[in-house]
Amino acid sequence: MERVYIKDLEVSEEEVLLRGWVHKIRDFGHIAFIMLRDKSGIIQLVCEKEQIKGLRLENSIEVVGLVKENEKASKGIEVEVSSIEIVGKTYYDKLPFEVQSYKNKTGLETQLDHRTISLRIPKVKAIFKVQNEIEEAFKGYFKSHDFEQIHTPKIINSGTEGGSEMFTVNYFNRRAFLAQSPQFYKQMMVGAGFEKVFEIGYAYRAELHNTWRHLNEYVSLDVEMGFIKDESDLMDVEEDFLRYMFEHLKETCSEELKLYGVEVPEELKIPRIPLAEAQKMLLEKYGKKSPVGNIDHEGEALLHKYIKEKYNSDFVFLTEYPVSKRPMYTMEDEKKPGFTKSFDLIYKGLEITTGGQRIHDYEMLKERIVGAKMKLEDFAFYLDTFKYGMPPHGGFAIGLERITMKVLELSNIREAALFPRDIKRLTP
Ligand code: AMO
Repeated sequence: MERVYIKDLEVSEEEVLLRGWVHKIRDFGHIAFIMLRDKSGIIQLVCEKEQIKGLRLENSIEVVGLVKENEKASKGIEVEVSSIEIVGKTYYDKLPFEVQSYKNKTGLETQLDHRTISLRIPKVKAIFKVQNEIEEAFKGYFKSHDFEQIHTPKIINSGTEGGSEMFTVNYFNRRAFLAQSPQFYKQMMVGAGFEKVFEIGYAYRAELHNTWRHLNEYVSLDVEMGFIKDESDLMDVEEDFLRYMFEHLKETCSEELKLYGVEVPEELKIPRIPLAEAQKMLLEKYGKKSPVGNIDHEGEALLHKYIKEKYNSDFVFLTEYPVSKRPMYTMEDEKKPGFTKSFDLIYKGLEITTGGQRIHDYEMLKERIVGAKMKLEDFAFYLDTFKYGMPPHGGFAIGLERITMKVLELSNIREAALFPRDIKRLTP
């Protein structure tokens, strides 16, 4: 007999074979109901007393039975069991926390300590369905717009984003680093003639922030494209992708979105505001001072409030960041010296993207590297590409866990990582 997934069950004269975990047991003495959970859903099993003998919550079982109609059961069907076999035993005194409840109140750290248990909670699992579909939309959108998927090295010899936030690796007795971003390599691939590329891969940040929005290992959705006019081309692409992504989520994740009580925007038109203008507004309207060349987290939250009221948008592009606040590869605006052709995208008060046009001229790039007090020889592999007709280009990156978190309005980024890595956590 071939195994059937719960989502595919239909009333039939023939018996079916189901596999899954014991989600709930309700024993009424003469009769018992079991909720069986598999990767696709949950179904009620109707059993006789002896059939549930020795059965415990979270045993994995194989069940044979008949699918019958029952108005009272969810989706109107249930399975009348003819046999149950335990295929995976349990060895616990007490489950670390309840898996059954949609309203699980267990603290996040405890859930993360027992991650393979918390992932069984349907509402927790739903986060990763949504995350999967965000990734699917990213792949689908960029592939259908002539971008090619690439995979670039994560063990590298030099930093890209500046700062000291790099993990060092002992690479056969040489010092190497874990990539903070595929930045150089995605640019090099534009130069290699691929023109338009995207990558889904891990990025590593050794930052000491143990906050609700930082991870030390996160998935970066990277895009880079050649022959652009300026950074507005990039914002157009990202905006169009987000429209596509929300459509895709509506089609594929309606139940999951409902579970979290969130709606995706019907229309998307993202305002673009120079950073200095946003800072001025924050000061005048809310008395909120911003650090030079940036907006802190409190400012981002206020900005969201303002943009929501004024434009009915959860998103805002901030543009015209000062040269001093951007990595050395960022293109300066020839019409506004001192400012770059770069942007951030803020979604519901959190930065989810940085992007911009890059320097594509070899001499100019060398000057910038030297100016940033970095060693030219460390970047020789990167600079080489720029000698052979590097076109004007640019790109952006979206943090996968951050966008997932904001779509579902989660309060901590760790909830959107299967096995998060932070300062304290290296297991599971
Ligand atoms: P940036 O450093 O701003 O830019 O990173 C891009 C996006 O990655 C996500 N992100 C993080 N998510 C979780 N934890 C972290 N510690 C973390 N750090 C970054 C955020 C952020 O907006 N090379 C450029 C991108 C480009 O210009 O193409 C870069 O990496 O969502």
